[in-house]
Amino acid sequence: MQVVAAWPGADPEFGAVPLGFSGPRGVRCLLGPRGGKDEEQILESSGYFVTFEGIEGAGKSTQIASTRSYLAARSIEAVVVREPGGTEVGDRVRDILLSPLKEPLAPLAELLLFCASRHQLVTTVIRPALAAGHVVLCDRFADSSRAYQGFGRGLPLDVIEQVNNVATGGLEPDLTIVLDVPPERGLNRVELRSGAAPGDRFETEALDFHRRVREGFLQLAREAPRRVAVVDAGRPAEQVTRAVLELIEHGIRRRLGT
Ligand code: Z5A
Repeated sequence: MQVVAAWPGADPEFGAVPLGFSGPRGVRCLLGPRGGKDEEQILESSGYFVTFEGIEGAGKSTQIASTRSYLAARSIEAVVVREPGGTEVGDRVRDILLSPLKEPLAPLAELLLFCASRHQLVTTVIRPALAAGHVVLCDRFADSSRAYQGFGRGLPLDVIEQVNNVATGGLEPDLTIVLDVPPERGLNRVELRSGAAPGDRFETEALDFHRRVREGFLQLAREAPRRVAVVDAGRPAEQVTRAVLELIEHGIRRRLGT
């Protein structure tokens, strides 16, 4: 089966650049026509791994849902996961990490818990999905540990790098999209969504913490410009979606060298 999907760009509705995937093995992309020349290339058995990052309320879940629907409408079933969580073990670890605790959680213990959840997710879900050629959309990944435990909590970045590497076995996303909003705006969105419900362990952190985390994401993007793209997520959700879909298309093209 071959599916051709249109992406934002030139089509009156979305775009004239068709991008198609077919399974079951390998993300197969049919790209073209471009410059009058049709091109067909296959990403053999390596899938495509996209992570979404940003501060609380940046709109990650919203954009992942839109991306997933967009792909699904074109018969492309993306594998969608989130951190912490995404597995039975990870969901239990998530409870520990987000629920208010009577005793303070040491920053290194916090990092190790996030990485325990990450390792379980990478080995049981993400790597098998990529090996089967799927597109994987992941809500937070290793950059969240760099930004939150590094820039936010102050753990040394080289320690985070080592632990992250053990957890992921060196797996890096093909593309990381940082949805960027000022913390005041992100937290306000979360407040509007949750109403009077008490915030989790991160939501209740001081504004300054969230500012450091945001700066952390922006610095990571400056340090890895080929992998990490920053999108202004203060705009209406539909505009953000257009930018996100364009980045994914561009990322796949670059990977294919077209
Ligand atoms: N954490 C960590 O410290 N270290 C790590 O290694 C990892 C994570 C992996 C997980 O919390 C916490 O763990 C996280 C970092 C830490 N905490 N913080 N801060 P989580 O999974 O519960 O929360 P989250 O990841 O921050 O998700 P979130 O709060 O749901 O935010 P979001 O997914 O980015 O936003 P959203 O749900 O798509 O949107 C929030 C609201 O805004 C919602 O009502 C939307 O309808 C609305 N929205 C979305 N986009 C827009 C636009 N464009 N305009 C207006 N309104 C919008």
